[in-house]
Amino acid sequence: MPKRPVATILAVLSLLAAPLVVFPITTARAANALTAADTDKDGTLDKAEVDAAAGAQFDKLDKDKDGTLDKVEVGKRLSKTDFAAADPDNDKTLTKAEYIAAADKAFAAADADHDGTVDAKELHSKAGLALSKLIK
Ligand SMILES: [Ca+2]
Ligand SMILES: [Ca+2]
Ligand SMILES: [Ca+2]
Ligand SMILES: [Ca+2]
Repeated sequence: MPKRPVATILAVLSLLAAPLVVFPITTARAANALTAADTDKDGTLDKAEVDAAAGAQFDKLDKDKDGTLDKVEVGKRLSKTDFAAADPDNDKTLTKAEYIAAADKAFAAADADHDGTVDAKELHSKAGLALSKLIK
């Protein structure tokens, strides 16, 4: 069987199941973000790793390659309020610098013990999940 229909069916199933399994999905997102962004494999994310991952994520999200992200490209990664906060020049788009600054802010919020890194436990918090969404 070709791969694509199976993936589509799985995607539909996971959408249907989403309300029932919100916690495992968010946990998986945090775990994925940690695995993907932790380039020195020390089990935590530092600011440089977050900046690099946010920059890569920005490039991935910028589908029309115009160098900015509009609300459609950002999707649900930022709430309306957080998007506005991330867009200080209020031009309704985020440059890469604005996007990375938003990730830095999310990083600071997630670093509950202020040791300059976000570990797995911190990444599984509400603030950590918000950070995960911006970097993976
Ligand atoms: Ca690391
Ligand atoms: Ca764009
Ligand atoms: Ca802007
Ligand atoms: Ca920490």
